[in-house]
This record gives sequence, structure tokens and C-alpha cells, in this order.
Amino acid sequence: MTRAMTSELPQPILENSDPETLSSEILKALKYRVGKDATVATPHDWLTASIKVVRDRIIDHWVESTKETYDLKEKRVYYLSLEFLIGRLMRDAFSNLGLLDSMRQALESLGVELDVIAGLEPDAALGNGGLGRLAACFMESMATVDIPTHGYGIRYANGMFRQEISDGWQVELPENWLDHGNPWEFERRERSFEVGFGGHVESMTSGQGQLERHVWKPLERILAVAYDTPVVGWRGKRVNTLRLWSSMAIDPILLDAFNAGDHIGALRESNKAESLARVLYPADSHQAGQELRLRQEYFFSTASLQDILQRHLSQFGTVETLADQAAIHLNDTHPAVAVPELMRLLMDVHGVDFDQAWDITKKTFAYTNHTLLPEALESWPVPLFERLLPRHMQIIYAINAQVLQEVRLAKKFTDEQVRRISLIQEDGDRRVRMGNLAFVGSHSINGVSALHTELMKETIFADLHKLYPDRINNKTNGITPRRWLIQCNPGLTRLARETIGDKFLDDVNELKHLDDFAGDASFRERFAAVKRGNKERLSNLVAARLGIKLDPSAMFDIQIKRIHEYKRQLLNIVEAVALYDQIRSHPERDWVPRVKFFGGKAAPSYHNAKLIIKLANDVAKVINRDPSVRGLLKMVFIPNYNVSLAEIMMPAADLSEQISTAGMEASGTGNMKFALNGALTIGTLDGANVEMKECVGDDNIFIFGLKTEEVAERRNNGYDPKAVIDASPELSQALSAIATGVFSPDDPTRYAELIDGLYQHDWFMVAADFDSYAAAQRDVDKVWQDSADWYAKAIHNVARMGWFSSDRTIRQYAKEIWNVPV
Ligand code: 26Q
Repeated sequence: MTRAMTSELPQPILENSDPETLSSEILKALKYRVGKDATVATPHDWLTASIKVVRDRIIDHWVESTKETYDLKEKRVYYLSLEFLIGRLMRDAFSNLGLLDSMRQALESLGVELDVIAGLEPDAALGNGGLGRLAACFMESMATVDIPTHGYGIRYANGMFRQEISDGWQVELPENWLDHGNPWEFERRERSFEVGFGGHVESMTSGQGQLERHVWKPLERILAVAYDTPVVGWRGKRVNTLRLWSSMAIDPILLDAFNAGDHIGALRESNKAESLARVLYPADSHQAGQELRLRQEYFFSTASLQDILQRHLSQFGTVETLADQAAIHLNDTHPAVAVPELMRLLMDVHGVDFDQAWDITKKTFAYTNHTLLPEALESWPVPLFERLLPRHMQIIYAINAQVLQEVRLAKKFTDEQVRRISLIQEDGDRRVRMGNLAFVGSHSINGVSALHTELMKETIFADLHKLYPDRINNKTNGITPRRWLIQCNPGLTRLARETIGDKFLDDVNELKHLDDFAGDASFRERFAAVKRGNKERLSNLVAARLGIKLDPSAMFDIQIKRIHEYKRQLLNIVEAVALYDQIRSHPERDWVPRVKFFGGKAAPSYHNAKLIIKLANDVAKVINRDPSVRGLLKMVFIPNYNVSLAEIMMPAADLSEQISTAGMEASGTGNMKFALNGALTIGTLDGANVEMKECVGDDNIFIFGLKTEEVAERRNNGYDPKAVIDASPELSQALSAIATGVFSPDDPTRYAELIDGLYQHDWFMVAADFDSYAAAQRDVDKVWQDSADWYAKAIHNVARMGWFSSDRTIRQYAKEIWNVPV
């Protein structure tokens, strides 16, 4: 059983952590914290008690970390993100503290299996996908490399929706992750701040009519209340804080009186206040545009800034030194309203003049961009902004005037360029451009892979880059090897420890020594056995959940990520249909047995993405029923892809599908998780795939398709997808089968429009890349047939992925952006 292998992980770093002490503490917690005794405790009660025991032990370290930062006047990092996709915390915390084995034994002595109760912990799914998961990896790495950090976000009562598949269609259900309470968090009622909306601005002139001071008189006011979760670094080095804000009415009692007996009215007010933080917007690729979203953005930005300023003032007594003591990071533009909000707080509340406030603001903020997709770039209608945040609108105009003044002085911009630099988009309806706002308000703007950063300079930020050529820089994404190797793949972790020792646990670059074993047949066999075990684990899950029986000796080919046209799940499905055709027409060939896995959520309003999910399920149904491909091809759509499923699927993959249209995936981070766990990548030269190819070597990755410039060139020079499709018999056949209802006999025209889109414009170049993709897949088959070669390549992948640790990424942020020591 693979699980037992974790038993050799690092020794507990906390005192009194022997199983006997722990088991008596668990019983005590069960009695005094949960109010149960062992005979009646439910598995959930055991879970709560176990977490409380460990959480209590973290507190001393937590207090120590905070005190040290205070005493040494260390600069703090504040990471502002509307998403933290942290998943389950228990195994993470136990493992980082070296308590996993003792806790397992302690629970065993009480007749409780740790893996069973671990499975009951709900995923904290406070994020959509890559951006939110990156924030979670960063929090863990910042604790690990010992940077004093607060993460700030929203405590959504309903995080990412739960996806069910009903008759092949996605159905969205609310996920109530707080139903059983959240044993990790501390409510901090005393840490609460007022948040205003609407109203008007009063200006007062003082002195000789020179100094103008503005006071915003909001019409609505609500309260942001802090909930803190400790974030434990590797070996428990440092404990940082994830502070999530919940919203509530300022004073339900007063409101009641105010409403003079109108209890329903009072309740409505408090419901309205509480609804602000209730739900995460589930769209990751296009702007929601709803007022509630802007309210969420402002709510958490102002609460976080008020908190930061209060902490700074209480220690240093003046806001003037803020930039020396605090680095505030904007995770995409979602918190960009923090720029005018900090200006407002500095000027209107703390009496700083505009120039100095602007200087402090720029020195304090840094901004990460995560997308080039025009439909995902945030902008808000000026009338909405003005109604909700009238003072901020004034400040944005003032900032804009300042920036446009600099533009004029530079004397090298055309009118067209000036219009593009402006914070206000003037064509059509007037809108506030949040990307431009975040850019001008920050001293550093970074992309998340080398390619993405270069494209930022050439496309969306070309003019601002010309104005401020030193601001854009690259920080290629990374993943935490603790969650994405040590915890999720105990088999591979044990094998690596037995082979190259323990150093890689503290520095994942040390995995490089595995390179020497790629040529060792007995090592390759042990490596293959680990992979086989992980595939059996996934097969069991699929059998239990979907009733589909899989052969773990087949190649496991996996594409798991949000469903989006640019990520091209459609290319993968169409290729599966073509392969299905080929196997049936040439059953005599030596086909490689494959299982194609798909998983991912579609934004509820994204029609084509939902149709692609239905198509995957429709195609799977036909293929899986067809005896003529039995044992050779299977297709599985796994419902409700989330962090916990990723932890089971990444280690079980042979082939990782990273096939986005070149130039469109900012980085990707799933690509890194797969490769670190020994999958080979089939992918385009997009996002971080480019750098992965550099690291693992050209022979150990399957690259296909158009490059970024070629995509642009095709789009500009009259790309004719119909001609491309007509020239490829395999593609034509597969598309016509789909379009004519071979996979949807109950509704033969279901996919007619989707496929017609490929003939008409094919914006994402599915047709253009099809032949190249199919050829690369046949290369994959050839390598698979030489299993020594395959596993040697897989081992090289594991050995060479160390650079993609988020510890490396965070050290670069620390040195090159935040100016904090590491
Ligand atoms: C914006 C406005 C209104 C409502 C929602 C949004 C919104 C929410 C989430 C827009 C975008 C997102 C998420 C974007 C995202 O996850 N981007 C991914 O970030 C990863 C980490 O850098 C990259 O690896 C991926 O390439 C990128 O797609």
C-alpha cells in the first residue's frame, strides 16, 4: 500500500509529538472542543478534533513569526488576490510539520484511519483555476522561504460550484464548504473595518484657499470582518496568515431601531450586506461586468489596505515610510481599485499631498498580469464606477491627468497611442481600464512566463511599456513540490529518497541526480511500478464513481483544466474521433492501448465550453460501448475536477495534454505538476511549455503545431480553415461524423454550429494544428512501445523539473520586485 511510505518523512519539528501524546490530545479535543466522546464520535468529529490538535500547536510558531517580524522591523509582503484555491489543508499542514506519521499512528490507536477522515475535509475552492491555485502555492512557498506575508482575499461562503454531469451536460450546484464549520480559521471580530459605497464627495478648502481636502460621504456602509487561517511552511519554519474578509451589516440592532419595527426591512439590509461575500464569480476568462463583482473588488481592497495601514501606523507612526515596510502585490487587476483607494486613504484620511501619495503608491504596489485575452481584460463603465465609488473616480481622473502629462513631455507618442495609454477608454461607452490603472500605479508589472512577458510588451502594454520601459519583467510561474510531489505522490517520493537521499525534500533541484538512473533498468522498473500503483488508484476511483473499468497498463492520456476554446479540448476530442476511425478501419495495426481522460469546469454562461463537455461525454459513450476498439481506446470525463482530484490524477498520468493555441496560455501550471510526477508532455510552444522544453530537453517532450508568430501570420493573411480541413481526409471525416450526429443520434444537429465555427473562422487554429497534433500522437505511440525509452524520458522529466518550484519563483519576486531578503 503506497500510503505507508509517507511514514519515513521528516521527524516532527514540534515537541511532544509522539503518537501517545497526540492520541490523548485528540481525545481531549474531541471531548472539550467538539463535545463528544469516542464512542459516539462521527468521522467528521475525529477530523475536527485532529485538526484542532495540530492547529493549537501551530499557534506558538505563528505568534513567534509575527513577533519576530515586528521586533526586527522586517518588511512585509501583502498578497492581494480575489482567489485562493487552497484545496484541503490537513495533509499539507501535518506533512509540513512532520506530524503525518505520528498522527496516523495516534488515530490508528483510536481505531480511526487518517486517510478516511482526510477524505472528508472539504476542498477550500475559493478560486477558479490557475490564478487561484498559484496564489495558494505562493502562500506555502512564502512561508517556506521565510518571508513575512499576509494573503488577503474574500471568505466566500460558496466557492467554486460543484459540477455534476447529467446526461452528459454540466450542471452547477452550490458547494457549501463551511457546512461543518471550518476548524482551521480564527474569527477576528475585533479586526473589522467599515466599507462604504455610493454617496457623494464634499470638498473643503482650508488655509489660503490652497489646500483642498475631500471627504467621501458614502450612502451605504457595511463591515468587513477578518477570518485568519495559518499557513505553514515546509518543516514548519514560519507560519504566515491568510486573512479572508467576510461581510456583515454594521449593526443589526441599530438597523433594527432605524427601521422602527420594520424587522423584514432590517433583515433585508443585513442579508444584502452578507450577500456581498457570498459567492465566487465562476468565470475565469471573461469579465462578469456585474456591479456585485466591483463591490467585491473594492470591499476586499479597502479592508486589506485599512488593515495594512493600521498595522504600519501602530508600529511606525507615519504613513510616509509605508513603501519601505510593505510590498503590496496585486494578483491580476482584480484588486486594482486598491491603487486609487490607497491614494484616497493617504490624501483624504492621512493628509498626504497628491505627489507624495502617488510616489508612495507606486513604490508600494506591484502587479502580475495573467492573461492577454482581450475579453478577459477588466474594464468598468464610468457611470457605474462613479455611482459606486465617486471619490475614486475623481482620483482616477487625477492620476490620468498626471500620466498624460508625462506622455506629452516624452514627446514620442501619437494621438492614437495617447488614447491607448489613457485610463479611460473613450470609444463607445466610457470605461475605466483596470489593466492600465494597475500598470501606472505599480513600480513592477510582471508576466508569468518568458513568452507571455514578451507578448505583454508587444501587445496589450506596448504603449505603456514604451512610456515606462523598466517596469515590465518576467516571473515564470512555479508549483509547490510539497503538495505536488511529496504529498500527492508518496510512492515516487519514497523511491527518490531511497535512490538519491533526502536532500531533494528541502531543495527540489536535487532531483537532478535521478538523471543518472534513467539508464538503469532496475530503477526504471521500480519507477514504472510506482506509476502503475498511481494508475491503479485512479482506476479504482473511476470504477467507483463512474462504473467504468479501466486497464492500468494502457497509456493514461490526461487533459484536466478549465474548459476553454483556447485550451483546445476540442482538438483533443476530434483527434480521439479520428483515432477511433483509424482503429476501426485498420484493426490489424499494433495500436497502443489508451485511456483519454478529460476533466474541467465550464463557466456557467460559456455556451461553447458547455457544449464541448457534452461532446466529450457523447463521444466517450460511443467509444466505450464499441466492442471493436475494446482494450484499445477508452474515454473518460471525470466530473467535478478540483484540487483533490488533481492530486490523484497528476501522479497517474503518462501523457499530459498542454495543447493551447500558441500565444494564448499565459503560463499554465498543470503542465508543471504532470511533468514533476513523471508524465511526458504533448504540447504547443505556448506559455511555460517553452521553458519546460528547455529544462527537460527536446527529446523528452512532444512539441507540435504553429508557433505564436505563425498563428499571428495566419490570422493576418486570410487563414482559410475550410481549405485546410478539405486537405486532411482524417480531419474531414472526424468533423463530419461529429457534425452529422454520429455521436448525438438523439439530436443530430447538436454540434453543427460548433463544427461550423471551425469551417468559418477557426479562431483557435484547431484545423491548422490538427495534422501536426495527430502526427505527434503517433510519435507518442512509437515511444510508448519502447517502454525502456518511455520511462527513461519520464525519469528525465522528474529529474529536471526542479526549477519550476514556486520556491524559485518566490525568491525571484522577493529579490527583484519586493526587495525583501531571502
Ligand atoms: C474577471 C472579472 C470579473 C470576473 C472574473 C474575472 C476573472 C477571474 C479569474 C478573470 C480571470 C480569472 C482567472 C484567470 C487565470 O486563472 N489565469 C491563469 O493564470 C495562471 C497563473 O498565472 C496561468 O498559468 C494561466 O495560463 C492563466 O490562464
